[in-house]
Amino acid sequence: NESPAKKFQRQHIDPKLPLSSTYCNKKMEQQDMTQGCKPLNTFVHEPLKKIQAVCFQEKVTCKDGKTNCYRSTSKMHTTDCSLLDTSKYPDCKYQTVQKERYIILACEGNPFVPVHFDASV
Ligand code: PAP
Repeated sequence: NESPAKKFQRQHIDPKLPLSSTYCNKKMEQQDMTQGCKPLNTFVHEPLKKIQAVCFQEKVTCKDGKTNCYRSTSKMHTTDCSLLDTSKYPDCKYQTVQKERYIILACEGNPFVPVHFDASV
């Protein structure tokens, strides 16, 4: 069974920068997020250790009001994948948009690691 930490890695970490505008169509499928066509998902293109370190950076309130969120102190390379409204289930089609942003993650456990991607700012 997949741990919350591994699920976060599967859904949100890809150390390589995307090379094409069809990145999200391929990557969302490869990473098993197309049963139901997940409507919005962000990939972070940085090394695992650098992303895990965010759990020890700036503490902020999460969108749901919980207090286990942390904002990165530096901008990171990210890609937002948003489901196109012309997408016809089960053929999930996404818009691929690369951004350099601060990321906000929810962290839990011991070791204290990312389990949820809350936002980018
Ligand atoms: P995503 O939000 O990163 O896209 P999602 O599949 O929704 O991924 O999983 C987020 C997990 O982080 C949830 O756990 P689960 O997989 O066991 O359902 C959710 O409970 C957990 N989580 C922990 N803290 C928070 C938080 N502050 N806000 C949202 N989710 C959180």
